Amino acid sequence: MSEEKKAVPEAVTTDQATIKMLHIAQERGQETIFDRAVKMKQCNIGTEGICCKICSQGPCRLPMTKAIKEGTEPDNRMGLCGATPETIAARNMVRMIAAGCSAHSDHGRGVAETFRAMAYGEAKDYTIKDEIKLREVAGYFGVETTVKEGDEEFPRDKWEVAREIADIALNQWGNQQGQMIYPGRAPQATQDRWVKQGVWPRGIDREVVEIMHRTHMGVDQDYRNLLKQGARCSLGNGWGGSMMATDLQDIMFGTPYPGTGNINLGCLSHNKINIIVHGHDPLLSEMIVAAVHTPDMIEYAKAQGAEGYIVAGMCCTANEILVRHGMPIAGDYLQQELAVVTGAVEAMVVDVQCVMENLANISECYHTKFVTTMPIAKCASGKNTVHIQFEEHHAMEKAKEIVKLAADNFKNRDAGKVCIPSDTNKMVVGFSTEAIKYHLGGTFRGSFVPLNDNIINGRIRGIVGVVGCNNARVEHDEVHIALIKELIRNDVIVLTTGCSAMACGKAGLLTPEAAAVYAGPGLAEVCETVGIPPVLHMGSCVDNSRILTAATEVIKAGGLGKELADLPAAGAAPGWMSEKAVGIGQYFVTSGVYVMLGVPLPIYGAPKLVKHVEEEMEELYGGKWDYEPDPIKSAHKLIAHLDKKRKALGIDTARERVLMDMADRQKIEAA
Ligand code: NFS
Ligand code: SF4
Repeated sequence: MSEEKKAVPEAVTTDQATIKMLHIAQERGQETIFDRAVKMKQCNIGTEGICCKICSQGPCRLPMTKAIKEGTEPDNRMGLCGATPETIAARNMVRMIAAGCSAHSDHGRGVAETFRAMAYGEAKDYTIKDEIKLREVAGYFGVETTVKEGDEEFPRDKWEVAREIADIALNQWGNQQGQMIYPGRAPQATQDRWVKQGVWPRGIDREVVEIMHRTHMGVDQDYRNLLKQGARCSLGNGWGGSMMATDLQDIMFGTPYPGTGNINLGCLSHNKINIIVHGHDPLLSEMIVAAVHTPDMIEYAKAQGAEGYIVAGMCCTANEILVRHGMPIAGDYLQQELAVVTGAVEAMVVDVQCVMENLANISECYHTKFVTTMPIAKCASGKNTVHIQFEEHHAMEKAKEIVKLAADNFKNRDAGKVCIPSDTNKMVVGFSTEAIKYHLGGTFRGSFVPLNDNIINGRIRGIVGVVGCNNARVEHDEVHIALIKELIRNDVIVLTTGCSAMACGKAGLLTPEAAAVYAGPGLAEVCETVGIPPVLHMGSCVDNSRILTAATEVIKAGGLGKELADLPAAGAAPGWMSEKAVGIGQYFVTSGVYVMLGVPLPIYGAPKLVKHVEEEMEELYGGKWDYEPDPIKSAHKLIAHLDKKRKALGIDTARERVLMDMADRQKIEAA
């Protein structure tokens, strides 16, 4: 790296391992995303969403002038064809939704295809691990789980059930008419809203293609109508592709239940072969985890002079193998280059999404093999880049090939370059909807009623899902942590997924003990009684669908309204960066949830569109978007929203009583 601007490690992150590794990378002259974020400024016009390049007469750029902003000049900006800033920004935004929903739902399609191959006996390395969930999911698809013989009813053969589920599920992607099935799992009042607004999705692929058509040059020129299709597409993902991915993964790999795990770069080993599985798709990582436990692979490691293997995850693949196998997480999205800089990674194995192309370059500075595995995600550059195509029909064989490649590479590790930071944190993870139900309701009968009771009586003020990415343009991890600490301090229970969950893990918020340290008195009391952390790790970003099903259970348990929009609940993505996050945010908004961002949507150059997403959407769906970069201020906007919902439900006074009780109790204790 030339003597150019570099990031100041202490200023760009609060994570100690990241600070240390960033110093080392800089000393070694190896550039990372943190440095590039300092060197390269963002484009003002692009960040405001008012650059159109959908036809070759453009790009047409419509910068917002001071005079327009102040209203001293009329806003008659337009592109060559006459497109307004609203049309341009709306087209850009719904294309982001289409891309984000495609990423999650195509992942889901891959899972469904493998599930089907498994059910038909063509993918022998996969099996049904959770039969209870299989039978539950059968119910959602209308698949019979029993057979009648005379007067008697027997459970239907599980493979037969699986085959029928597989065929129905896989058809959901290409369904052309009528309604997709899974959104029918939402509370009735929420469903009624979708029907009324005309946003019930037909099929995932269809909604995405329609966005591409509508945003082609000269088609849909009504920003509200464009966003309506964005809403419809988002539901096809949140209550469709993503939710089916989560369910089918649970059946094949097991539904997560609380367990412990470790996080951060300190989980890498000096004496073992370190394999990082990075990306999103658990189909491959599950097999790699299984492969390193086979006797022949264990022997193979010994033959290379290693004590065994560490399989550590990165990005959402990490969350997937953590919640099901307790495998450690090496780090989040922004730490991927730094993992290689430890000099101790034999193979960086990637599947799809959130993989930085610079991994190819940084791997060249070390012995690390950068292994791409998916036909849709290859990398053209890098002398350490290899492609080993994963095949679900020969899953174990392919996984072993990758493990061997890593093992063979162990001898090439340069001891002089190895520097593994000591930082790791313990955490309790794996709060699926099923697990929360079980945990709260006790051994005999799982139920959400105790949670509702504690919300109604005010010990818990409300629920906020804090999710999403880390973003090199804002402070790494801290944007999540500051917000979440402020929420739990105010008795808000937090549900988390994705890279946000990792930030929480690194900051020690995912342990039951964290409740006593960080939570307000009401939430702390509940956490202590039930034995849960104040922040619940629910999985990967695809698993945001679990937040939807958990919220639906809350409605079902009663006392907190009829539709999701009635709940004292909200969502936040303080450091989002990917299009997936926009897709997720929109399905929460369309489901009735107030969604707070810490990084702006690219729409602020189009004032009428801003009004639509930040105000008008609430009338349509009950949820809306908001933006506030300051984490403390955004926490208080979220809390104000929860309080507004409490008031509407008539449970605002209960909370005041509880808090008075607390204060009184403390007074008594002090006396
Ligand atoms: Ni979600 Fe997960 Fe992380 Fe963002 Fe990327 S890993 S799918 S997109 S960066 S949270
Ligand atoms: Fe410009 Fe219109 Fe073409 Fe967009 S579609 S690039 S606004 S002429």
